[in-house]
Amino acid sequence: MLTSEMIRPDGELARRSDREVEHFGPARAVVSESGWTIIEGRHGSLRVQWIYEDIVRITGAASAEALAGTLPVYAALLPDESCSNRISIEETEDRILLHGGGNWTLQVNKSDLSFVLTDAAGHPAMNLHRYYSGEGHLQCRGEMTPGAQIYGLGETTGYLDKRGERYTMWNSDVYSPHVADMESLYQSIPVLIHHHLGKAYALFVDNPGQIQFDMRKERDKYRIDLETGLLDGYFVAGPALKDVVQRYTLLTGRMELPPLWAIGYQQSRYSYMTQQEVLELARTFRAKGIPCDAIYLDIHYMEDFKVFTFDPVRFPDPKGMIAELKEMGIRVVPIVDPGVKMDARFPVYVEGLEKGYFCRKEDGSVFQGEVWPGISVFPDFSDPEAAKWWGEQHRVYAEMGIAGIWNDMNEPSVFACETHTMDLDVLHQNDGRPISHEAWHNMYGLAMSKATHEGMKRLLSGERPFVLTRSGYAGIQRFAAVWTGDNRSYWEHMAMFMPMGMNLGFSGVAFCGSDIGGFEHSTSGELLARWMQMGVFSPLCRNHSAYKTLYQEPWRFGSEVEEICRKYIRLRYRLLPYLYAYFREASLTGLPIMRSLALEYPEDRETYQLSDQFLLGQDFLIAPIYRPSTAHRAVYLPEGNWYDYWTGERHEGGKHILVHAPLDTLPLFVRGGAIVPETVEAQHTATAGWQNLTLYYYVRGDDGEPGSSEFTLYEDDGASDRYKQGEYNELRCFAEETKISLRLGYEELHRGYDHPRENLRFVVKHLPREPQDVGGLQRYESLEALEDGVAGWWYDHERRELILKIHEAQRWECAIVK
Ligand code: MIG
Repeated sequence: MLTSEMIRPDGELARRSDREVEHFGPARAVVSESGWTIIEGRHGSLRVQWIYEDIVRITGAASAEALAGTLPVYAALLPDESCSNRISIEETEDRILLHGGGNWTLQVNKSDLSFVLTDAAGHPAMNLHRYYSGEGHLQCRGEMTPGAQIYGLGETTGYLDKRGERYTMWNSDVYSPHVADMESLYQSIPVLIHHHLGKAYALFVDNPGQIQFDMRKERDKYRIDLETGLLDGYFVAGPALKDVVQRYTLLTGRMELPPLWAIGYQQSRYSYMTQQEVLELARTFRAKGIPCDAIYLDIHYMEDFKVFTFDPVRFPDPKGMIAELKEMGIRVVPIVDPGVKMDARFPVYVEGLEKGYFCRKEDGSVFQGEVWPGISVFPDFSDPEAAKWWGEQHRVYAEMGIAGIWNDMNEPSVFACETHTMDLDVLHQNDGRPISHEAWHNMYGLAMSKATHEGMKRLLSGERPFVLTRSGYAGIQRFAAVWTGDNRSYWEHMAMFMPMGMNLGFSGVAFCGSDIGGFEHSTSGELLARWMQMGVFSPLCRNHSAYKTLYQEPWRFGSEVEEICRKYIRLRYRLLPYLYAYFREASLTGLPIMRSLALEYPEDRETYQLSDQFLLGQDFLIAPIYRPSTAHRAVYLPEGNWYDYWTGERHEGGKHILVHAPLDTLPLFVRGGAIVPETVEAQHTATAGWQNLTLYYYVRGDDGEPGSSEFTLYEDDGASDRYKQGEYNELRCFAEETKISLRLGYEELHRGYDHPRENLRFVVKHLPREPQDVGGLQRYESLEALEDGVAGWWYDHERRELILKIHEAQRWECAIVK
C-alpha cells in the first residue's frame, strides 16, 4: 500500500528524463562497411542499416566501437541479406545524406547528428530525431507534429492516444487496480506510432531492458530513455497506419493461425478445484445450450503447485477427464508458471539443476525466489537447450490430449522481494552472449512462451498449439495470444480494455482479450452482461475470475443475464467464418482483428481519439455500454451507411447518433457494402470448413449507391498445420452495385481442402424492393418452397431481404436487376 509519504515535501521524485544528456554531435567521421554506415560524433555514434526498403535501423551508442560488428538483436527478424544492402552516401556542407533503398533518404545533420527521413520529394516522412548520451544512459528525442497522435506502445492503461502520457517498459505483475497513471504492466512493446492526419511512421526500440517513453515532459516531443544496452531504433515508414503495422510485423513477426477452438468461448476461474467440478461445469454449459470450447485449470490443479503435475486427490484421473471433455467438444488449458519448486524429490527440479538449466547469478549460484510453490528456481529460457528441455516437459500434457497452455507469472513475478522480479544481476546465458537480467528482463515472458509454443509444436505432431501469455515483449504475437492480466470487475476496467486492445493491435498483437466480467473484485450480473457483449467481439473471448470472488459463469446471475450471455456467445459462433478470415489475415499481414476506427478511417479526425468504440475487422462497429444502469449512448459512425445489426435501421455516417440499448442490446453496426459470412451456431467449434454458409451482403443504401465490395473467406480443418501444405480454400466473394443492378458472386482463389457443403446461400440485406430479375434463376413464392427447391430465390418483403440458394461451383455469379 502506498501512503501519502510518497509525496513528502522533501522527497525526490526525479525522473530519468530530467537527467542531463548531450547530443551526439558534431560529426567527426563516416565509416562504411558492407551494408552499414557508422557516423561517429563527439559524444556518440550512429550506425545505419537499411533492413527492408521501408525500415531503417539507426542504432546509437556512446562510442563507435560499441556499434562495430554484429549487434545484438532481440525481437527483430532480420532478413539474411539485410547486411549486404548498400547504402550510398552523399555529403553536403552541413549534412550527410544516406540512401539505402525505397523512396527514403536519411538526412543527418553534421552539427548534432540529429536526423530526419525524407521521401522522394524531399518531404519529411519522419520528424526530426536526436540521440543523446548521458552518464551511462542513452536517450532519443523525437519531434511530434503538433496535433499528432501517438498509438501503439503495447499494453497500457489510459486512452487511445498516448500523447501526454509516460510509460516504463518493464514487465510487471501489477495486482493493484490498473489505473491511468500506471506506467508498467505485464507486456512491454516498445513501438511508438506517430500519426498525423492519415500519415504515420513508427519507431521500434529493440531493447528488452528498462525503457521509458515520455510524451509528457516536453510539448510536441517525446523522449525515450534507456537504462541499459544500445539505442537500437527501427524507423518504420508509412505513410498509412496499415502500412506501418504491416511493416512492423514484417520486422517482428506475425502469429501463426491458431486452432479454431481457441477462437471459441473459453471459461476460466482461479480455480476450478476438482475434476468433478470441471466436468459438472462442462455439463452445465451443454445442458444450458451455451457454447463453450475450453475450460482452464488454474494453479490448484497441481500437486503443491509443482508444474507439470496433477494433484492426485483433486484430479485423480486427468486423462479420463480430458478425454470426457474432448468428447463434449471442450478442450482443457492448464496454467504453467515458470517457477519450479525447489524440492529434491521433484524430478523437474532435480533434472534442471543437474543440467544447469536454471537462472544463475554472476557468482554461479542458482537464483531462488518465492512464488506459489514456495522457494523456487527459474528456467533460463535464453539458453536454447534449457528452452528445449522446458518445451519437452509439456509431453505429459500433450499425451493427455492437451493442446493449449496458459503461461502466467512470467514477467517473472517473484514474491516478497524488492524488485518483485528476479535479481537484476542474474546472468542469462543468452546463447553464448551472457546478459544481465536487468538488460534482458522484458524478454523473459516471451522466451518462455516461445519455448512452450515450440515444444508443444514438436509434441503435437501437426496439431496447432495454443499458448496464452500474460507477459511478453515485441514479437510475442509469433508465439502466444495475450490477455491483459488482473483487471477488476469495475466498469472502468471494462472500458479500459477498448483502448488497450486497440493499441495492442497497433503493436502487432492481434490475438488479445481481457478477463470477461473482470478478474479481481466480484462482478455483478449487469456488468457481466455488458462485458460479455463486448467480449464476444474481442479476438480472445475468455471469462475469468479470481479466487474468493463470486462465481461468474454465464448463469450465475439469474435467467436474464444468462439469456444475454447465451445470445451473444451464440452470435460469436455464427460469426466464426468472419472472425476466422480475420485471424487468417492477421497471420499473413499482421493487421489487427480488433481495430481502432483510425486504422480504417485515417482521414477522419473524429476517429483519432475514439476510445470507447472499435471495429472487428472492417465491417462491424462495436460501441458497448460501459456504465451501470445506462441504456443510451452516443455512437460515432464514420462515412458511409451503417445498419443497426438488431433493428436493421440505416444510419448515414459521418456523424454521432444516440443509441438506445437496454441491457440485452449491444450497440452493434454493420457497414453498408459489407459482405459478412455466417454459419449456424453450434455448441463448440468443429472444422473451419463451413457446412452451412450464408453470405450476407448489406446494400450500400436505399438509393442504389454504387460501389464494389470484396471479402475473402478462408476454410481449412481448423486444427492441423496441413493448411501450410495447401489444404485450405479461399473464396473471393464480391458484390458490385450500381443504381439499377447488383452483381453478386464468388470465385475460388484456392481449393485444397475438401469438405461437404450442405447449404450455401447469398442473402442481400436491406434491398428496398423485390428485384425484377435475379440472373434468370427461378423465383419461389415462399421460403419453404425455396428450401425444398434446388436453387433459386425468394424475396422477403417484410424483412426486405433477397435470399438466394445456390449450387456450389468453382465460380458463381449472378446479375440482379433491381
Ligand atoms: O494472482 O494463477 O493473472 O489470471 O488466475 C496470482 C492465479 C497468479 C495471476 C493471473 C490470474 C491467475 C492467478 N495468477
